[in-house]
Amino acid sequence: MTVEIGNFIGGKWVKPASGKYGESLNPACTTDVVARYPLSGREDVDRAVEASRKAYAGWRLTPAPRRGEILFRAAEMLLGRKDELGKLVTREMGKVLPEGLGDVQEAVDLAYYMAGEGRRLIGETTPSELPDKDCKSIRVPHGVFALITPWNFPIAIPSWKIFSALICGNTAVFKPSSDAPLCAVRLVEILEEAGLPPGVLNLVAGEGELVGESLVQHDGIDGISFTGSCAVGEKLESLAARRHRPIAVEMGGKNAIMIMDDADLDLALEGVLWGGFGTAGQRCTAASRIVVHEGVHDRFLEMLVNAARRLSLGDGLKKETDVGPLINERGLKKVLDYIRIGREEGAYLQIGGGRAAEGTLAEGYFVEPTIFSRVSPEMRIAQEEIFGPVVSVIRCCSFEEGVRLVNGTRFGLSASIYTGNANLAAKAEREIETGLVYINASTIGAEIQLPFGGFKHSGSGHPEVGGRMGAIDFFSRIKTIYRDYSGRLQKAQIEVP
Ligand code: UN1
Repeated sequence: MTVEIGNFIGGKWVKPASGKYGESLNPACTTDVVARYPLSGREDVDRAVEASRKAYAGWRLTPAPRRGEILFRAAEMLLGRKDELGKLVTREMGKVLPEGLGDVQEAVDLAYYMAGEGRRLIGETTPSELPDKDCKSIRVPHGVFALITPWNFPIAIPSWKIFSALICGNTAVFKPSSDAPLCAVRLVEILEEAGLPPGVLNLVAGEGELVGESLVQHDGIDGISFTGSCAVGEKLESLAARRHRPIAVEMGGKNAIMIMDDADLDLALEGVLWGGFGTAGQRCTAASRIVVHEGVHDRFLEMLVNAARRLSLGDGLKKETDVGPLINERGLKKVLDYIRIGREEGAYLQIGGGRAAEGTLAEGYFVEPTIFSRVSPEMRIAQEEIFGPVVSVIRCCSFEEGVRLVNGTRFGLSASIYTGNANLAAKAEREIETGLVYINASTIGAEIQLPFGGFKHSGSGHPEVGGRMGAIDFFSRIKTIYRDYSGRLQKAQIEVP
């Protein structure tokens, strides 16, 4: 069944000014049209920003614990509808159902976390250097946020941004990905039902270039949070800089798993399969490089190829499926292009390498799990983000060389090391230049109570998601207040004993 969705502006579901719609397709079966979504334009953006500005006046003064109660109710509702929403995630963007359910669970976890944060939002108090004077720094909202999200975590990533922005007292205009707009609509409906006042959260669907860029350049927007590709993120950063707007961008990765010669290879194998082929490799934290110590390289490669051969491709709603489809035609083309590039560069194709189109697979965007070996670090397949089920195995001779390889790209989002040596693990933790480091675990699996963000070209350096050091620091700004109750002019730095 195809659902026609609207924009959500000022508490009402409305049609786009253009009257035009795009289609969101099930990537496992493209004749299944999941939703028709509004192709919005500047006019819709203007109205949504205006509604957000209007609602901001009341929302910023709503006590944060009350804001938290709405999120708590949303958490309960998300949990109650987890099954239905998980299935929708799978249908709309393709990941296998256990992952679809995980996507929803991440939003549940964050909603509970941020509900509690309503009773913290902690600032600081310190003594003043002068008598009869006190000082504190407190968190205040920025105003209206533009929240621009991708399709690969269509419930979880919007929830990171929305719940965090709202608990801090901001209002928001949410621009979901055109590849997963129905998931976004369901999330907004839940917040509406949980009691969010009209205008606090507005949704404008449409094409990124038009809606996203209009939002970022809008005078009524006070901050931006974006997750998506490097090309778009970098463009938005430069647009935001011209207006001095705070912006957090989470972009790509070229994440590596390092496997030392003392690693538990069975455990590492599971981590590589999960990190490399989970979500069909379409995560910013996907493991696309496997750096293996020469002492175990050949054995591990053989284990990996054998295991990959057993992975079954298909519709993520089917129990037996291990790997779902890619998101769309563009994604498919990009991944197949990179596989061709890898071959031309001289990497050895161990397994996979093509589109899978037997039987019902022809109805979707499936690519075989692909493994390249004999990959050298300067090859494009070892440097550029592929965003598909393609893993490059690189040999290393020592821990030091391994760390150099792991660090040797422009990205710095996630990395992992498998080793039985506690000292090496500690050194890896210190030397690896990524925002997330995993020890004896894959490159994916970030938990919501901790910051999530990349170093180098993976992000702007403002981590998002849970935790005061992540989302709360970004979505609130600090106001410092000095209160002098001495009744006389006191001069800091001048009145020294
Ligand atoms: C992403 O990689 O695109 O770490 C986001 C995870 C999830 C979030 C990943 N919690 O697996």
